Amino acid sequence: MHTLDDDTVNSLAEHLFSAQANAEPVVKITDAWPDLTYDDAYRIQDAVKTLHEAAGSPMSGLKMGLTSYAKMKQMGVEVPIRGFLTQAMTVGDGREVDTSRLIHPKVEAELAFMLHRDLSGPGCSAADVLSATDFVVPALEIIDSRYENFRFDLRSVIADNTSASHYVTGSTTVSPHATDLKTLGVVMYKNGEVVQTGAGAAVLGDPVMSVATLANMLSERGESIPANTLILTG
Ligand code: 0L1
Ligand code: MG
Repeated sequence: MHTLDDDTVNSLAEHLFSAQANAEPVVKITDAWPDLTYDDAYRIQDAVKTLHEAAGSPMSGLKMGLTSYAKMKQMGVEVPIRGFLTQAMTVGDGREVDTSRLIHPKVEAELAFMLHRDLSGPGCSAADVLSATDFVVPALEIIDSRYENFRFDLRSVIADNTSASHYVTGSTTVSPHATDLKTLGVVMYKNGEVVQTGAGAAVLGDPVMSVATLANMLSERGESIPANTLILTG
């Protein structure tokens, strides 16, 4: 169900797109639109994607957000959210990011999946994901909410493409058939010091479930995950 007409959806998308382009934070959109629905929020996100495409940056992947139990608890949610990645968001392994063009970036260590065939729901299972996966690669996601002080609610952050800003994929890959992704460890270093550690199981119990959930969420809108899509599992 939605409450906003197409013109309002497009103008809210432009509002968020320019906040990102100018690195200027804005107030969360539910302040002005308290009745915004989840459907409206994903329509705004779709319109933001169209603006990226028009600016010469087509979609390069998909992402899940709020899939870690810690983040879900922090936000008081039970269902993850999804967003998109674009070509302009990619950063080469070992390259620098110019943070003066960002608002208040944060970094997340993630596992990313590359699929060799389409995946669709409903009913997409862990086994379906495994048979469609080419490889799994470590990734860093740089999130940068367009909202002041990183303060938002779920509908506002969905509209803001789940805070997506940049991402880096590593140069080593693993096969999900040869590796137990639940116990695959991630260690994040900052200037040589360990700042965060985690295991794959932090992502919905198993990162494979993040991809299955994404396929099932997209099927509610008659969409699927296309082949050769990189997916950040959150
Ligand atoms: O990628 C993520 O898990 C972040 C989703 C959006 C919430 C946030 O900005 O912290
Ligand atoms: Mg993330």
